[in-house]
Amino acid sequence: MRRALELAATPGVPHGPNPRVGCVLLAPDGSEIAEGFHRGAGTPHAEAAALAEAGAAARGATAVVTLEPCNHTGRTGPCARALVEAGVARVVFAQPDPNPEAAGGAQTLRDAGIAVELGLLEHESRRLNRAWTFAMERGRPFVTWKFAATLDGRSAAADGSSRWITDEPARRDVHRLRSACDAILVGTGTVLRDDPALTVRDEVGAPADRQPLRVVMGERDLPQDAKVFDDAAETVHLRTRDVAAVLAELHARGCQHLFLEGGPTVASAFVGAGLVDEVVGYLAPKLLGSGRNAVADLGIESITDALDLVVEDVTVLGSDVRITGRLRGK
Ligand code: AOF
Ligand code: ZN
Repeated sequence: MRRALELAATPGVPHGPNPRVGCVLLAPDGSEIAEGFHRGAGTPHAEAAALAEAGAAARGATAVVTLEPCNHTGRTGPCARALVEAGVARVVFAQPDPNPEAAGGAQTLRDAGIAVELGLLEHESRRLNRAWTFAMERGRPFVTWKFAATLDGRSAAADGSSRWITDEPARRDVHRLRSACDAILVGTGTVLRDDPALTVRDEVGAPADRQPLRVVMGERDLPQDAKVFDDAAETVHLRTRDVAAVLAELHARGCQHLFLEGGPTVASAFVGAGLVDEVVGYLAPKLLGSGRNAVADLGIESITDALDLVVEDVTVLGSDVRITGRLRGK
C-alpha cells in the first residue's frame, strides 16, 4: 500500500477534479506483477492501468489500491467489474470511495466472491486527496484562509499600505499554494483597494499552465478595468455577503479547495461562520502598532473563547515564518 500511495502521488499529474489513486498487483507469492496510477480526469483509472500492464497474469492476483474500486461508468468503465473479469482473487484498499456516484465497488467485488479488505493506510490516502475527500463528504469546498501580517497581527499600516509585508520567499510560497487550489477568493474591498491580479505565477514570474478561478464576493460594483477582469484567468463576481451561499455556488462549479485571500471583513465572515478549515499565516518580523488587523471582530470577548488552532506545520521562509493550522473540531 505504501508503494500504491507513492504511485498515486507521482509528480507531474495535472491538477484536476479527480482523486489521486495508485494500484499495485501482487502474485500469490507476494511478488509484484504490475503497477498503475491515475493521470487525471479522462485517463484510465489506476486499477485499469495496472490490469492493462498485467494482462493474463492478473488471474489469482491481489490488487492493492489506495481508493475503493469504482462501481460506475463515468469517463471510464467500472473498475470493480474489470477486477472481477480479470480474475483477481483479493482486493485491499485504503479509503472507501466517498463519491456517491462511484461507491459500492467493495460490495460488487464481494458479491463476485472476491476477498476484500479495507482501511489499510486510509489516513494517508485521505491526506493525499484531502480537498477531494472533504468536498465529496461535506458537500462544500475545503477552505484555506491565508493571510500575511506583521508580528503584531497587522495586515496593513494606518495609511492602508500593505505592500510588501512579507519577503520574496513567502510570496513565492503563496503562488505555490494558489496553484494547488481551484479558486481564490477576495472581497470587493480588496479589489477596489489593491487591484490584485489573483493569478498564479511560476518561479520566474510567468503565468502558470492552469489558473484557479478568481472569485470576488460582495455587493459593490467593480471597475471593468480591474486586473481581476483581465483575460489571464476566469473571474466571477458573486454579489452576496452570504458565505454559505458562496460555498454552495463554488461547490456546484466543481471547486474542491478554496483559497481565501480576502481582507479582514471577508476573513471574519468565513471564520465567524465556522467555514474556515485551515489557516495559513505568514508572519513578518515587523511591528506596526496600528493599522488593519488580519481579521476583523469575531465577537470574541474573552481569552477562554479564543478559536484554537491545531498547528500542523511551522516553516521559516527567508525572514518570515509560515504557520499552518487546522481549526479545532474540523
Ligand atoms: C479516478 N482515478 O484511479 C479511480 C477513481 O470521471 P471518472 O470516470 O474518471 O470517475 C471519477 C471517479 O471514479 C472518482 O470521483 C472516484 O470516485 C472514482 N475512482 N477515480 O479519477 C482512479 N479509481
Ligand atoms: Zn475506476
